[in-house]
Formats: sequence, structure tokens, C-alpha cells
Amino acid sequence: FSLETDLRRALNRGELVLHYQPLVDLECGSLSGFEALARWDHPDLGPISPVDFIPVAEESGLIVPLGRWALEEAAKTIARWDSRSGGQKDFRVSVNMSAVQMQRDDVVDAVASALKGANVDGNRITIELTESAFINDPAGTKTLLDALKGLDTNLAMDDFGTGYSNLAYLQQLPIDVLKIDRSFVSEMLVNKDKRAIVRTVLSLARALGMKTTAEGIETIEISQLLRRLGCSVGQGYYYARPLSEDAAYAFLAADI
Ligand code: G
Ligand code: G
Ligand code: NA
Ligand code: MN
Repeated sequence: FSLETDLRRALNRGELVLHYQPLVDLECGSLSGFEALARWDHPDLGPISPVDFIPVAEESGLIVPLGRWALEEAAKTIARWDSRSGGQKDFRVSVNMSAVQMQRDDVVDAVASALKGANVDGNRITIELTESAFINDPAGTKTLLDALKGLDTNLAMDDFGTGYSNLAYLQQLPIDVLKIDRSFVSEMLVNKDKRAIVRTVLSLARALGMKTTAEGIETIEISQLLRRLGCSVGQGYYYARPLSEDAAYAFLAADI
């Protein structure tokens, strides 16, 4: 038994699915989009968290087909929901992209072919990157992100605040959104240092002309504070957990 062998089989047999967690516009309260999150229901072991199988995928190289699958599936879901809703709602779907995937695959081709395959515009997709993607090859990273922007996609820096971003470098990258890590957000009411970090990220984003998403919002009080502080978008259990495709569509339909 090895998780790697099983994961390879899972990809081929369609045991992986995407769930979708709503993203809410904090200003007006309406739905702005979803984050796609991979889920694996293993036939013997039951549900396995991406925290466990993404590292296996990265070590084995399976992150390349898995990453392509996630992009294709997200793009197809956008097309399906557009057709079910008559295109009445202009939502976006965020897809996580691993740093290893960026090193090992031609991700511009992966994104372009997912968009083409589903006949979806690039601006409907947001790619969530982590700071670790940028450390090794700054010049190459900028070229790559510029090419992804050339497909009209949106780029978000995930887990912002947990890495060690070089701010001078960040400013040169075509990043649209800073996603404030939930470790700061979830404790911002009770911990003034974390609240200070959230405020600092919000003002940095404003200064750099970027939007902000706060993740890990679990209470109405935190959502209200973030709104007052000018954060653009919120995500967290207070609004909704990651939902199956059908439950997410119901959430979308209720917002139209
Ligand atoms: O959904 P959950 O909180 O269990 O996700 C745990 C971690 O797995 C998060 O950091 C999330 O970004 C990551 N993850 C979930 N789905 C994907 C995916 O499709 N690709 C990559 N690279 N990471 C994912
Ligand atoms: O690393 P990334 O930001 O992609 O992680 C997203 C993960 O955060 C998902 O696994 C999702 O299930 C989880 N998540 C989303 N909202 C909340 C929340 O309000 N509280 C907690 N504890 N986890 C959340
Ligand atoms: Na993410
Ligand atoms: Mn995150």
C-alpha cells in the first residue's frame, strides 16, 4: 500500500472532486466567487485531507496532472454554472497552484488549455499562489506571472503574512489580491498584535493598488471589523464551509 500509487489511481478513476467555498464581497454582502478546494474520498481510508495528499503529489510529480485536473475542473464548473444560471452572475473561481507545479509544468499552457477546453474567459479564474513560489527564481517568476496575466487571469498571493515577502519585489509582480492568512484573521479581535498585522496588510495592499481577501472569518464581529477596515472580500465558516458542486450552485443561485 502506498498513498502515491493510490493517488495516481484516484486521479484516473475520478475519486478526487473539487469543493467550492464562497467568497463574499464585504462592502455589499453579495457573492463574489468561490475557492476550489480538492477533496479525496479514498475507497478504503475514507476522506483524505489535501494537507496530507498535496505533499505526496508534490514529491511524486503527480502535482502536475492534479494541478491540470483542478484547473480544467474549475473551468468546466464555471461553464456549467453559467449555463444553469443563464450567465446572470459574474462570479470568479480561485484555484490553488502549488510552487512545485509552477516549477515542473508549463502552467501557462495548463491554464490556457483549461480555459480553451471549457470556453471560459481568463478573468473568471483567480490563481492562488504562495510566497514559496517566488523565492528561488525571482526573474523567472515575474516572467511567468506576466504571462498568466496575459491570459487575463487574476493572481492572488495566498497565506499572506506567513512567509517572508520581499516587499520591493512584491511591488514589481502583477499580483491583484493579497489573501490575509487565517492565523491573523481568526484571532484579530482578541489579539492586538494580530489585529495590527491585518491593518498593516490592508494598508500595504491599498498603497500597492491591490485588493484584499481575509480568510478564516468565523464570526459576524470579525466580518464587521474587516469591513470597517476596508477589506474587499471575506471567506470563512461564518459565510459557508467548502461546499459540494451542487450545494455551491444553490448558494450562487440564492444570490442572483
Ligand atoms: O480545504 P483545506 O483547508 O483542507 O485545504 C488544505 C490545504 O490544501 C490548503 O492550503 C489548500 O490551499 C490546499 N489545497 C486544496 N486544494 C488544492 C489544490 O487543488 N491544489 C493545491 N495545490 N492545493 C490545494
Ligand atoms: O491555504 P489555503 O488558504 O488555501 O487554505 C484554505 C483552507 O482553509 C481550506 O482547507 C478551508 O477548508 C479552510 N478554511 C476556510 N475557512 C475557514 C474558517 O473559517 N476556519 C478554519 N479553521 N478553516 C477555514
Ligand atoms: Na488557497
Ligand atoms: Mn490561505
